[in-house]
Amino acid sequence: MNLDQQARAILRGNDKGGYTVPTHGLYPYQWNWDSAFAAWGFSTFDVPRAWDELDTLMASQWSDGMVPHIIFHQDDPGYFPGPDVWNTGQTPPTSGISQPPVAATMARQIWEVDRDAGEARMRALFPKLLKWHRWWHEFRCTHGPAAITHPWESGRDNCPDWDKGMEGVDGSGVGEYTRRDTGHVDASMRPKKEEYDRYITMVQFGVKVGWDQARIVAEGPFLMADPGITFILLRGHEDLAVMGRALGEDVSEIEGWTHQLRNALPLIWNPELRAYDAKNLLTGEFAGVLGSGAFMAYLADASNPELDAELLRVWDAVNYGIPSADPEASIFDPRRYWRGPSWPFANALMAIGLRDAGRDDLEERLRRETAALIEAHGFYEYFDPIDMTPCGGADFTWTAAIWLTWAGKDVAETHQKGAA
Ligand code: 9WN
Repeated sequence: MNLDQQARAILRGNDKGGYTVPTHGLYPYQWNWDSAFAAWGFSTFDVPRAWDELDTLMASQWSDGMVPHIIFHQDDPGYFPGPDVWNTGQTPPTSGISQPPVAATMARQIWEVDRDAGEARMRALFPKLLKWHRWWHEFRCTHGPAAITHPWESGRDNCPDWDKGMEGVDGSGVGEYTRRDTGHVDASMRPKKEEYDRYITMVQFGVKVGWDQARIVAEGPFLMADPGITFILLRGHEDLAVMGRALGEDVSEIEGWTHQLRNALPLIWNPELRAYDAKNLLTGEFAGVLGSGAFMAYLADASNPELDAELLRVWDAVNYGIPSADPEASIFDPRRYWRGPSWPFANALMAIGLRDAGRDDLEERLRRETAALIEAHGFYEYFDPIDMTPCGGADFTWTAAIWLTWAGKDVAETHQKGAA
């Protein structure tokens, strides 16, 4: 099987019927932003299945508009914390936080494949996506930029951006629990126990207040502005508005949100870092460390020469893709989850931004480096950006998806010719 065929087989193999698991074992449920990437991947060979993935995701939207970060379709003891720990009272059970809103951007990619065929599907999704984007403004953009109430909400769980906010969370009263992730993959690649104690403590707080999102923001132990989500949401607004206009919908509310978010960008610009920076909204303090969320700025046409220089500095310090943390900072750890590794799907997202910013040279460099990782080792969750060591789960859905949509595009042609 060539890599295209392998990637399609991974998507089909991880398909549980209407939704796709990120990988078997380690992540046995539906994850929010993973599903959006899965949909993008399916759109290269099965467009109706791509729309189904987004429909299944949006079907679990809460009445307040939130689209949860995990949907627990079928109970599986292989993952912790499961539905009993989150205890949100939803059917099917879900977690109580959200995840980066990439769904509108991925929906647009699918819609562009065949606008006529996608019109009815998009018309049905539009009000749900609109409601979710409104939820971000009502419950997470209360201080201006998009904020997160739990590191898992950022999708970049243990990245250094959250270290300052995590210090303020007392995990000492968490009680006994058994992690499952370290039974699937090497513990040295995963977040540490002190981090898990705090993650679970934050979940316990949500349960205590009955997952009242306004109370979680006002009284919870963790609240940080996230440049990554801020830019992804801005970009999502733009994509949603383009589709809304084509459908004849009123998009003035979306335009208002875009205006508000753009006006909030100076609040997350850290002049000392010469970059966008996460900020602890409970103390007003910047994270003070460059994270890959800053480079999502390209998605929202919000870059500038200082950020361009920082991008090249961190990128040139490694060999394969844009690292998830600054390789020249003391916190850098090339194999530990979000503290250094290169994530193919995150590279693909940044590539959309670089392309739109007219940086075709950088997009092509990123594509080549990301493809090299997959060609050498297969469809792993993430990779050491210096020596290519494959890390985390194998046969990963979003790695397969971005191979089909982006990383493998030219390479795949070569392979097909070779096979013919
Ligand atoms: C917690 C599924 C998810 C991704 C996240 C990634 C990781 C979960 C975990 O896996 O998070 O949500 O248990 O580590 O950080 O981005 O969506 O692939």
